[in-house]
Amino acid sequence: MGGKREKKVIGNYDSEKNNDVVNNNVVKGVKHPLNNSWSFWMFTNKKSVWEENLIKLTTFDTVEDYWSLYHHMKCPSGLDLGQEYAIFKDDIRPMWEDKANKFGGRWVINLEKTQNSDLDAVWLYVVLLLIGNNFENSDAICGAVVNIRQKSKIGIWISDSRNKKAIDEIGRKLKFNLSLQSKINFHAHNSNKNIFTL
Ligand code: MGP
Repeated sequence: MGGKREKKVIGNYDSEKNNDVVNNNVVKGVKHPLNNSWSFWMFTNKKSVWEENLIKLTTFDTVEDYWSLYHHMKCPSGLDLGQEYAIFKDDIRPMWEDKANKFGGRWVINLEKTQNSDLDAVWLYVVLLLIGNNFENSDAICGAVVNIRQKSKIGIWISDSRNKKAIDEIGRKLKFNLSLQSKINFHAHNSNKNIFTL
């Protein structure tokens, strides 16, 4: 008491260099970094050339910035028929042609149009699983897309459709964590044939 103030160092954070600190080791004003930076994309469905419908909305790389976006963005059920959201890592574009997707494929979760609350919840949990780096093979994940259709679907895009181990682990974790009752299918971007079903 009254003596020299104890210097508090939390991780790489030095309280004497920053006044934002500090109750119970909680550092105020410091955001929690994600393993990757991610971008949200919107597919507007207004133009006849497919690629021209893609708009990059924003990029984020912290937990706090994600939740701030979540509270300001419409849920997928608020989009029009034919529109889409996509979330992709770093500089990967949400299209087959991107070098990261060229040899890839996707797990597809099918959802009924009437299940709008499911659609929003499943999309939220998919996004959280991805940005939270929750898979052993998170490196193999490129991103995810939610397609608003009569029967909407969510696709989790994986970089290599030959990487059986990663595809299997990611598929099983999706099914378990999202408590999915119906079957999910994996197919390569260049084929409609299901390679795996869980
Ligand atoms: P879709 O949006 O993935 O499926 O692809 P949708 O609308 O549910 O229809 P279905 O055919 O799967 O039942 C619809 C169409 O959009 C494709 O046939 C392509 O013409 C175009 N398209 C979709 N994607 C993801 C791409 C892409 O990555 N690149 C290009 N060039 N066209 C794409």
